Amino acid sequence: MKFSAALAIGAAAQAVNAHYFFDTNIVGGAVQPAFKYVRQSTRATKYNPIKFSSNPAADIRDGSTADGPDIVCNQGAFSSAGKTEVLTVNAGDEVKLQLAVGAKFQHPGPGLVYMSKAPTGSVKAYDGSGDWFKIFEEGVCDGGDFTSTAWCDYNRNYIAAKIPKDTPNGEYLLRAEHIGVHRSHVNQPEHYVSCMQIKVQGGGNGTPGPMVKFPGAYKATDPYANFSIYNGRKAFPMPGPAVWTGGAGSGASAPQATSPVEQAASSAPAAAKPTTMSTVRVPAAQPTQAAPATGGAGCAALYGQCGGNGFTGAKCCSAGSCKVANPWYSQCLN
Ligand SMILES: [Cu+2]
Repeated sequence: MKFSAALAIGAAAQAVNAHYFFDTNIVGGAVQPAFKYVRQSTRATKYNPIKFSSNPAADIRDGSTADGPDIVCNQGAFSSAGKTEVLTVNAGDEVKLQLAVGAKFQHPGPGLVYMSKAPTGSVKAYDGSGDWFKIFEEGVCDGGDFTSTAWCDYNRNYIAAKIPKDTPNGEYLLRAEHIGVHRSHVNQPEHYVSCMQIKVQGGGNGTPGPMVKFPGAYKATDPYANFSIYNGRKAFPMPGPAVWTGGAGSGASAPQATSPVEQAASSAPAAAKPTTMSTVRVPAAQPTQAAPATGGAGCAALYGQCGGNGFTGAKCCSAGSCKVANPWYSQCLN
């Protein structure tokens, strides 16, 4: 019986309260029935994370690996595609996924949302093996504890993302993910993934990108999978591709910043408070900016731009050092 099963999961989740899974979404403030629009996984323990196959065998849960097919929408989730409904969403609107059984994100780490268009037109028939683009990411938001509360979604129970206005109409898988990075320093990030089935209407003619595949978008050798939250704050290298916000794709169409402050405000995700805009977020496309070089000839002058998505100039400073203001703008500052 469904209800008692949910209670059993709830009791177990309290015992392991740092682990979680998405089971529902919120429409106009109303929490939807569990697994109405979110595909249910078949894994033995619903809240278990997905780890790289290179982890110690004892670390792998339910046989799921981040370099295997379960990283798409979680283990066996395609088998529930037929009974999962398709939510109609207007382009420009926000989609909000919520964790099951009262859990909250209690691992430090980023929140990410991706989309992939159903090639045949029907998302119920789509296994997610096609092309994916990222529409949202959030990492570090404020000066709190870098091992916990500094992360934007820490202690929250949802992840929300706006469907870009330019998204072409059609049926899509929308993939929400939280990655616990508390053990990335020993190459053991924990991925928590679920997919929703949506139909975008009122969209545009944008060309989403850059495109990635799951598995494939993440590798055990990626900087995020080897990042340490311990021994001080540092810029976090976002997993996966740059965020697509509309237009021609690859983030190249993002407006050029006139001032980092202005740009930070205009590029802040709708769900985030402007004051929480991180100063240590690293553009996904240029993780090397985390440790920018200070150089001489050919490098940007003091207050000049030295990085950001779509920026093709020199990524070094002849004076000062390169500081990330937001994903689209880094500036040489003293
Ligand atoms: Cu964990």
